Amino acid sequence: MAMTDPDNLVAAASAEFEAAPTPAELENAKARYLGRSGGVTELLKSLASLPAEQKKTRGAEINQAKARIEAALHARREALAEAELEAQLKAQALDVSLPGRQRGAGGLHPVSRTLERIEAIFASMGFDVAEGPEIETDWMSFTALNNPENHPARSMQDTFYVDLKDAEGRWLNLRPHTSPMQVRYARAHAAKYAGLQARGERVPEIRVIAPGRVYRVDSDATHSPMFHQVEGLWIGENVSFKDLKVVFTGFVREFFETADFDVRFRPSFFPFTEPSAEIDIAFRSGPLAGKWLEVAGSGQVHPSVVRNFGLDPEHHIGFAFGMGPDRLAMLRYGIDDLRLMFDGDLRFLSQFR
Ligand code: 2NL
Repeated sequence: MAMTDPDNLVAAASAEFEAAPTPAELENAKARYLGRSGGVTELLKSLASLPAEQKKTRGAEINQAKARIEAALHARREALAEAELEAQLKAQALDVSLPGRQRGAGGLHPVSRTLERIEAIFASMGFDVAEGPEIETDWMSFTALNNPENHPARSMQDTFYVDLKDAEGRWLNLRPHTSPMQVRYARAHAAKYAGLQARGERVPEIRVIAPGRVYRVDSDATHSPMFHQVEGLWIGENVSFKDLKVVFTGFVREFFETADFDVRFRPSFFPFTEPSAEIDIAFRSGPLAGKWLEVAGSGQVHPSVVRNFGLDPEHHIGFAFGMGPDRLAMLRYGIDDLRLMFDGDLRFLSQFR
């Protein structure tokens, strides 16, 4: 096929453009016809050697051919762009008749559920709920609670320290119990009623629980460096161990939803209470029947601690207790390894939805 014939050139170009499978290959084909050394350019160059009378008609023929080649190019460009768009739309096609992907019902962590239960039960007995800082001063975590200066709980083997110091130049700690929050609550209460105290009038009772995260240097199957605690505090003019026994027994009955258990107060020691007692319970029936379980530490708040609350221990007396909701959750749900509680494994957690 003689490419000196403009019609042949148009036919050849159109066929090549039609056959180009991609935009890149189409642009290569374009160069062969419309480029600087392409077919059309060659034809135009050949005009120079024609006699003057033929130049006009031949020139017009070539320009017409060029216009047809350009039209074929544009048509193919659009066809390829359209095909690409089609393919894209098809790939992204959304079948609205398919069932939707479920979000999956979430659920509270067993420890959160346990804390909510504990808070609700104590609220029903008139206790306020106090939450506060997990990074504490030495005074709040230890001194206010009557811990001697050289008590091992203050050591780095037992307590985590933070690279910051308090106003007295002592390292801040990650609270090893929630007692600091009880101290903060009691001091705010005492300050609020300072006027009443000064006039020797009756100050309203303190009845509060402090739930939350606490930290100790300890890690094995039964100890986690982060765990939870709920401490309770009831201070009034005539609050006794009898009240502690009633409150705590009532709590156990509500928490485990049974009255079929025995309670025992076993003498113990804490720097912040005197006298002090461990509280043990034993179910009379069910899977845990017959075994004494240690569920809390407790005691009558030490006069020095009452003084650190900003109250006069001659007029204010009461009890405090501390318990581990992680362990209570394990007892209630029959979980045997504390580490499961903090691994975040959904195979474990989704059983509590
Ligand atoms: C335990 C021991 C206890 C307290 C915590 C307390 C708090 C203040 C004042 C006095 Cl502000 N006491 N808390 C008292 C006795 C025991 O917990 O073995 N907990 C799991």
